[in-house]
Amino acid sequence: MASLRDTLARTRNSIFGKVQTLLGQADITEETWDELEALLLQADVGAATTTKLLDALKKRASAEGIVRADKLREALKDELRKLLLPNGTPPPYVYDKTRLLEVILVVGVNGSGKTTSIAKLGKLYQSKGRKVLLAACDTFRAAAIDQLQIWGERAGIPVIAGVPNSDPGAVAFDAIQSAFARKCDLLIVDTAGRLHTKHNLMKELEKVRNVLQRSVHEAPHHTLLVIDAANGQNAISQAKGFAHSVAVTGVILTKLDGTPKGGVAFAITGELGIPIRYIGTGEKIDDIAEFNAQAFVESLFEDGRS
Ligand SMILES: Nc1nc2c(ncn2[C@@H]2O[C@H](COP(=O)(O)OP(=O)(O)OP(=O)(O)O)[C@@H](O)[C@H]2O)c(=O)[nH]1
Ligand SMILES: [Mg+2]
Repeated sequence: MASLRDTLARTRNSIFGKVQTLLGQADITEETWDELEALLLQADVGAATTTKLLDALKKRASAEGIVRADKLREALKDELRKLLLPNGTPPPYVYDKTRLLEVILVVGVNGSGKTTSIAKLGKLYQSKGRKVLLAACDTFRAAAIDQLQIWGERAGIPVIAGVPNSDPGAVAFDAIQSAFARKCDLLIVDTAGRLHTKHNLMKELEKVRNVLQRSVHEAPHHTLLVIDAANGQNAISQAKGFAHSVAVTGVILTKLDGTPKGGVAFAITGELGIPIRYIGTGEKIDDIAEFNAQAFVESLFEDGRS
């Protein structure tokens, strides 16, 4: 698996490297603030979150008597880190062991990387000793079912699927019965990213969610929204739509390896208040990592070019 530093190379080299240079060995001037604002906007941090960050930094600069740009850089890193942890602490990755079956519902627009991320997550948890089952509830496209089955075969994880265009709720129901029968302790549910209309899509997702809710206590225990980092600011409006219909508990931010728009991570947590839980770092099955706010920020600012 690529290192976080390598994964974020494009984001770091395109813009955050300039932030690093801007906040170097000099005194802070009006221009420093203006340029910092421009760079954060270019980095896809988003207007609302950039304003929030600058306000916090200006307050800190006056309260703490910060006059040197390099001190401001440390304060910026600190504020960025805080922004990535909406509730002040990293979300727990340990699951409640008293639960017989934990259910993760995965949602997101088409092409964002849901199916790939599910295979990666399945493998990750399997390697941690969990007994995993995958459910192909994207019944809208035949290819989507095949795709999950192929990933499942490669990873040695069983996949429950229906015929194309069957009711995704029925597939979810079958998957739960099967998970209990096979004594699986983790079920990860794939869903469609596109239907005829957005309204239909949200209705279908709600249906799948209701089936899970009725069949397993407190399920789905996690609803992960997959966001393609390359979509930049567009991703935020998409995310708002999903967050409104299915209670999203975390984000999987994919394709960070191929984009300079990694700053969107700050917009996601800043505007939606939803924690990022995993990042996608490539196309292979091991290319996923648990999100670590501190390491993420450090990797954006590390010295040197790659
Ligand atoms: N470079 C890179 N590519 C990724 C990553 N995650 C997914 N992809 C690629 O993105 C493309 C779409 O991924 P899928 O998993 O099929 O996306 P999906 O959300 O299931 O798409 P639909 O089923 O059409 O809704 C594939 O070519 C993946 O290989 C990642 O983290 N990095
Ligand atoms: Mg898919």
